[in-house]
Amino acid sequence: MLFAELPRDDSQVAEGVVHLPNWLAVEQQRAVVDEFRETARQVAGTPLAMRKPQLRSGQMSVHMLHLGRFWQTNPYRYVDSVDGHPVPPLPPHLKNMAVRALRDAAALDPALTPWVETYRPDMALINYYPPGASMGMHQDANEDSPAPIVSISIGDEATFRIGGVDNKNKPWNDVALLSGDIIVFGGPKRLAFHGVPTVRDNTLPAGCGLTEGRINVTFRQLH
Ligand SMILES: O=C(O)CCC(=O)C(=O)O
Repeated sequence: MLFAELPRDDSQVAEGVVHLPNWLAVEQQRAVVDEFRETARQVAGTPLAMRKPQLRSGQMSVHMLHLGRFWQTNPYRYVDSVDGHPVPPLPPHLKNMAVRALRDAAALDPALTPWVETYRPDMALINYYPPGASMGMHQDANEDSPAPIVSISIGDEATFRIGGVDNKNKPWNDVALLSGDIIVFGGPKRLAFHGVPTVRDNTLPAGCGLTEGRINVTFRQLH
């Protein structure tokens, strides 16, 4: 692992953006991955099955799985069911995990504190990055609520890039996200362009539940 040996403290990356390294222990990471794997099995063969979404700009390289709501791409919107198949619920223990992460992040950044008492994520978008996958700069803009995004990383190390709200260009901040790390972005950065330009193969910790690649979970409050 490239960065795992370095001391990494909780930090405010920019106003509204907080990084919480090592927030989930490796056993918790494995439990989350196992739970998602089971959900993926249950929806396999249905319109909710994990797939690489087709965007206006082309096909994504990550595979997506949905809890709570499904993110449709044509047009971009959240729905409760697809072709009569209801989206699996977002379990309360995962919602609570996101609420706790937001509380920890807000302790470092007053821009996030207005949300601590009211944060109720409606859905989790689970991205699986197979080796070689990445995600281009984009905004999370299909949610009506300005509540922060809470994002968990499991598996291979990734570079998370977050810039401004006006365009995809520099200046931006790059954050190395390791397995178990959290990043929260909200307040003035809620609509910031962000992406994952690189994931470093074979850097995941033993026991995290994956043998290759990376999982990212973003919790989103829609209303
Ligand atoms: O994989 C990540 O860390 C970021 C994911 C992301 O930007 C998204 O799901 O919108």
